[in-house]
Amino acid sequence: MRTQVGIVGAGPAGLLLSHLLHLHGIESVVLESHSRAYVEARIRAGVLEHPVEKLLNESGVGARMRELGLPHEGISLRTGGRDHRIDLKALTGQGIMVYSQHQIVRDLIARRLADGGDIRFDAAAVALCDVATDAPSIVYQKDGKQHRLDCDVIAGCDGFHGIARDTIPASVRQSFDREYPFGWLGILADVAPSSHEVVYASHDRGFALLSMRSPSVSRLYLQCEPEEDLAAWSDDRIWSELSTRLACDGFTLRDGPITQRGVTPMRSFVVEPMQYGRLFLVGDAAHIVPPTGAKGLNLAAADVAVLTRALTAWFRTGATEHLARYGETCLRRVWKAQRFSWWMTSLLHRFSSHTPFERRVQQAELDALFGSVAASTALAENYVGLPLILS
Ligand code: RFL
Ligand code: PHB
Repeated sequence: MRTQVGIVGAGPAGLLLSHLLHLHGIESVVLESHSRAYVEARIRAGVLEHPVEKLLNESGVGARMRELGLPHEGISLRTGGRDHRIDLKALTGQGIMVYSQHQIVRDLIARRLADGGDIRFDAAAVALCDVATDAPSIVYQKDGKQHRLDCDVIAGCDGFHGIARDTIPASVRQSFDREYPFGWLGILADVAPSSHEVVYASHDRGFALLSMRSPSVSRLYLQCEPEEDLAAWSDDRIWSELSTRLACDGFTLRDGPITQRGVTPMRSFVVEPMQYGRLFLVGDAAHIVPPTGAKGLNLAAADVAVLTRALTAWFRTGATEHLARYGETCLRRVWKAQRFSWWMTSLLHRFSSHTPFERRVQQAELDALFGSVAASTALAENYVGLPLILS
């Protein structure tokens, strides 16, 4: 079996890449180790930057997002029982879209299949071969048998735990890593969101976040230990802790049945280079951000935009200029998003290592942000999203 682009992973990165390539007349095959039902139910990100929302709309997969998504013009930063609203729209002219990642995955799968696309579920790539030559291939396991997919290029869209990154020889690969001394306990609950915009709360007991998935479903997070034992968290304890950390004049937290819960460790990670021979890393396979800035999915979409432009030029005319600079182009945006995510994380979380002096400086930084249009604008510009391709 042969195709132009072999894509490992049917997360948002792999699916969006396959869709955009198809619009440019380029064939691909997507290999996904999990089932369709599994990837369509995986609850993760929820905030889409303006340029990503635009990309989904312009590429013809935005219909359900326009119907079900929640457009927001601002976010709130809450501390000391008071809200400070960052008016994204007034500061940047743009807003964000709250729309669940698993809905995007559903939309993209439906569209690829309707367009005759080839997505192989329950097909795990086990080796990426000859990536330094012009005839790479992917060996994968499906239905208990081994298969080979020959391709012109391979896109490693297989997430943080995939195999693509390690295919780049250790001698040329460099990673940059930071683990944070905390995690997020996240819940999904059948209750109308208690705020119509996303609220980031910095509290002495730790960070909390109020977000939403629909007018009747809330998504909330609590800062916790990186290896927090979920069994120690009854529903009552979760709601009571959320309500303490999110407390604010005139605000009441609505509670309801918790339908999903999980703990996410927090880390920042980047691998360089993002390409090696005919292998291109895309999305979480190449970089991870702590979720505080809501950047992970958005960065994956930006990588896809850069790779689509490069592959389109290369397949059409043989031009290698964009392809040769794929990683370099992505990494400029990746590092800006890393900086922003690290800054938001450092600003809003409680660090047990902080001295009283450092805690006061952290509080003063929030106060400085609230008092400055310039600082609030810088936050807003990063939050609504930098251009997908930075020139
Ligand atoms: P994914 O989504 O991990 O998809 C990778 C896919 O590859 C498959 N795979 C393989 N397939 C075949 N063969 C193999 N050998 C394979 N190995 C792996 C996997 O099964 C999977 O289907 O990576 P991708 O596509 O790069 O997408 C990245 C995003 O999923 C991620 O960045 C975001 O979810 C991060 N994130 C957020 N991002 C945002 O932009 N906004 C947010 O609000 C936001 N909130 C979040 C988040 C991530 C979270 N968690 C759980 C990590 C909130 C949370 C709690
Ligand atoms: C979410 O809705 O899941 C969400 C919102 C904002 C973040 C991270 C996650 O910063």
